Amino acid sequence: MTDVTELLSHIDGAWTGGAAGELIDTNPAHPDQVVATGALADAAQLDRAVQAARAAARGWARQPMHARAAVLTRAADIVDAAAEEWGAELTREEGKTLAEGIGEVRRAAQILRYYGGAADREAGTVYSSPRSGEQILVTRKPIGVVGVITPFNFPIAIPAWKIAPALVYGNTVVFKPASAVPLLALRLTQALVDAGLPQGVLNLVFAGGSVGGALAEHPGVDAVTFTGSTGVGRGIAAAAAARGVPVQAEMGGKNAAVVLADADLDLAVEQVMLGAFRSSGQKCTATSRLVLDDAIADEFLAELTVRVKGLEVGDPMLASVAMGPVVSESACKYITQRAQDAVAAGATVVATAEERQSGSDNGYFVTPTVLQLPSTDAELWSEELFGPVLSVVRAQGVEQAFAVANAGEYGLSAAVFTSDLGRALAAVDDIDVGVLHVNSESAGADPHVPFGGAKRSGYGPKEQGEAAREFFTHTTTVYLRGGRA
Ligand code: UN1
Repeated sequence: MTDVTELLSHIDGAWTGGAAGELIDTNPAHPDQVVATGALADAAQLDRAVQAARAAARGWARQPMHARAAVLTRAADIVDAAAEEWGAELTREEGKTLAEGIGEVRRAAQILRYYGGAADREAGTVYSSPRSGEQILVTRKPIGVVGVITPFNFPIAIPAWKIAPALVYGNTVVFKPASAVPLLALRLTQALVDAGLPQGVLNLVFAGGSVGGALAEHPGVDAVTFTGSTGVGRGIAAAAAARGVPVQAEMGGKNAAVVLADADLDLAVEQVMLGAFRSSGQKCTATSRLVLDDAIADEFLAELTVRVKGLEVGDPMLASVAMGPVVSESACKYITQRAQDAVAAGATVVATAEERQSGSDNGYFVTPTVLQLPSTDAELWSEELFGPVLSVVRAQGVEQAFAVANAGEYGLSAAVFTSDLGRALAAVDDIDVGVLHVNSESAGADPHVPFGGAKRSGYGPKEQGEAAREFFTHTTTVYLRGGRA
């Protein structure tokens, strides 16, 4: 039997019980199993968290960047040391496989360590002046209090990749995680607090949707960073813009894998399987569209069908299981229903996994499914389901394949499979995405390079790497002279 951990918010340096309704964290593979319990914070507690972050802002910003970075590096060590234990907790509350859960915790440590090195990198720029005796410096300063709103699908990595740069560049934080995954949010906060963050610098608030929305509207919040659904993201972006504060919103994706006629098909099948079904397809970078050159489509689908049929679905704690549940009952019903609607509207079922639910019979399991659509006009070609459903459209030749991949309003990531360098370079020019993988799956993001979407997938500056600094700082242009004529 799993220990039940109490879910406490962290407000102004104190672990604090919530004053609103109950918060029950359950296991999507075994919905009757409780992973942790606690209570949601109310609006007054959110307000206290924002006030605490405001009060801590100046002191934190004035610490040398090396001191702030050192806290992140210590937190990285704490997270790494707990990777196996917290990875298992992640799997129990979110539902991705244990290997992915442990991998994600290690990834959070890697992100903390990357930003822990930020103080050793360049801190601004110097320009020549057209006037003698003068230099022009561009320095970076924190924005102030940052509201961090994170989704369920990466319960520790996405919070780390927002909170680590926010902190190292000198901001203070109010962090509202998705209610489905409070435990890993608590673990990250615990690591940072134990690593020595001063009181009020990071405030964790477990809150329902409405209190979370209030964070974006709160007059004490100077910037908002969000990852999640397109609908919620646009609302948050609008609320932040209405107050004139910067906002960064990472939203939907409908990411294509494009397999050209000259591709290594074994490699492409293997990578498409990973992109479409790891994390049960619940990544904004997951492969949910497959564009096949007609010349290889039959061969590719025959091999893909074999692999999909053999995919073991079940309790993600079991080593043999390749895919766990989706996050909730409503997600499970919605994804299944929309796949059925697509079939009713003319899609054909290419492949499904055999009905196996190893180790659990009542989890929120969605059968991995590959559907061939009549054309890019089918609703499913453009609708993000956030589940293990892969839609296929065939194309004649490279140009049409790229056009089919580009259809629609999203442009987060894509994968192109080809062994022809000229075609790979054409994909770089012609596929309209923020992240392009050539001969690897559409998901995956390193901490030191920019991450984010083109078109309607993202709003505001990119995340990660040097790009994160754009969002988490503002610049002061300093015209610097010596003071003597
Ligand atoms: C990845 O592809 O490994 O919410 C990261 C998401 C993205 C992160 C994807 N913001 O799925």
